[in-house]
Amino acid sequence: MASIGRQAPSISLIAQCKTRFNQVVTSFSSTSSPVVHSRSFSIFSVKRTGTRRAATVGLGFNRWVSTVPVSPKKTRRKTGEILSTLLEVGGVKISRDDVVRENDPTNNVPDSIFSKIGLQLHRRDNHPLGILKQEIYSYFDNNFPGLFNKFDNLCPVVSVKMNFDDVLVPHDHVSRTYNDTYYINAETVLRCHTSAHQAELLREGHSYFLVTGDVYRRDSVDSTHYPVFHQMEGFRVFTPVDWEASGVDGTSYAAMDLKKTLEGLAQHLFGNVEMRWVDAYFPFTDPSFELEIYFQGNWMEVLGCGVTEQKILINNGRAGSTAWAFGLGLERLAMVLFDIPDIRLFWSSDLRFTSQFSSGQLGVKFKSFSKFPPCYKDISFWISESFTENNFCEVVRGIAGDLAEQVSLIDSFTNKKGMTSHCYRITYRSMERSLTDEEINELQGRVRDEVENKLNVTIR
Ligand code: FA5
Ligand code: MG
Repeated sequence: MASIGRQAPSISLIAQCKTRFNQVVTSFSSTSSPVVHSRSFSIFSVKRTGTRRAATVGLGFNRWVSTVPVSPKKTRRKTGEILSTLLEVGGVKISRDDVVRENDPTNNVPDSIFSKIGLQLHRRDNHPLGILKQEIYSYFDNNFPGLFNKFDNLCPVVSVKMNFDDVLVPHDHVSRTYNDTYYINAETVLRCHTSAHQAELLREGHSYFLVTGDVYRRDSVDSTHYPVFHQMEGFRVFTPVDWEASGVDGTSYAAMDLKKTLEGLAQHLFGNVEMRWVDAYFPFTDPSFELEIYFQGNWMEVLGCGVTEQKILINNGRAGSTAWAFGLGLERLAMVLFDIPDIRLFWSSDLRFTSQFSSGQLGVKFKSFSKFPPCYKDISFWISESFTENNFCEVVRGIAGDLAEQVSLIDSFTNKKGMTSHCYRITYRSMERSLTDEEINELQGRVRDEVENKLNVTIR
């Protein structure tokens, strides 16, 4: 996609960012687990579940703090919606023009993404994500008193180094592409995972930490994927004193402790639910695993984890130790716990959604308000070499916003001349009201125009 390497990062913004954290605590209780072990592939580069989407991983940069739209400066988006152009993130001012630059080829952040920065759903006490975060904190507090430091307001704007290099993501890894990650400029991204903060926290001397934050990915459109979602990272370092008495080596010790800790967490959150471990691949851990939970008739991946690569520990002042790390998807867990059927609902400000949740009440089952009918529209085009599904999904989201419930490839073929055609079905549905034919046709018309203009495809 865009060429890289022009402009320097918005240093002024980044330099202002200051770390904030709260101390936490823990004690440990071992648990028996309902977890079933099974073998499969890893996620990072290859998705094993049959989708063609390549999985992405997060990144890291510097940190700033959270965010209240405070600016008097406003701009009007194409949709007619008013967008604040200046945010304050924990005392750091972030202007829209720092983050969204339409004519800069090193930038691919749309306004729809900028508008989510600083909302920090995970810091709202009465929001399912805030309730879940607190419950995970409680688990660690009870089991490991005083051990884990907690961070939930680190800046989501990070350097490419933090996001990728520091966690050993190879230079040719798919997650580094403009197709998968939101770049502010060639050296600065919106973090795509909370692992972006591992190295800096280790360097600051932390050995046990939980980092919760919003992460950003260009991704497909369906009920369990959203371009902004929330992760919690866990990290625990062990020294030889920890494993020597156990009779196993440091890596095996960390792996055992990791599974025990996460199985305990799963049991704490869910009690009995069907789940399984799957072997996985991440550049920053070995061995690596993912945990899947059976939900709405499918296995849903809820977290990735593993034993930290030695190089990360050595590079950050921890030679001679071992460690485990995990990164869990808060929305995915909350969907299971609260019975929330669609990931878009987390962003709803409809009282019929927000009023159903309150602080400390984990697992209250969400009562769907009336489900409005979906409307399906198909679009077929001849693709060019540069076509990617993420670009297509972003066009759809850019125009339809959260009215786009799902985008799925329903047909693909290559003709004798070697031209490839794709047919996508877009499901439009509002969570809050009935949509009129007129407005859907208008949206679909704009999707057709923009796909043709921006994506270099030929509509059939
Ligand atoms: C990672 O992001 C790794 N950083 C996790 C990790 C940390 C592994 C530490 C090892 C050690 P992954 O791309 O699989 O991995 O994402 C982690 C979780 O985020 C997923 O299991 C899923 O629960 C959630 N997730 C991923 N993409 C989306 C999305 N588009 N929408 C909602 N949740 C998502
Ligand atoms: Mg994964």
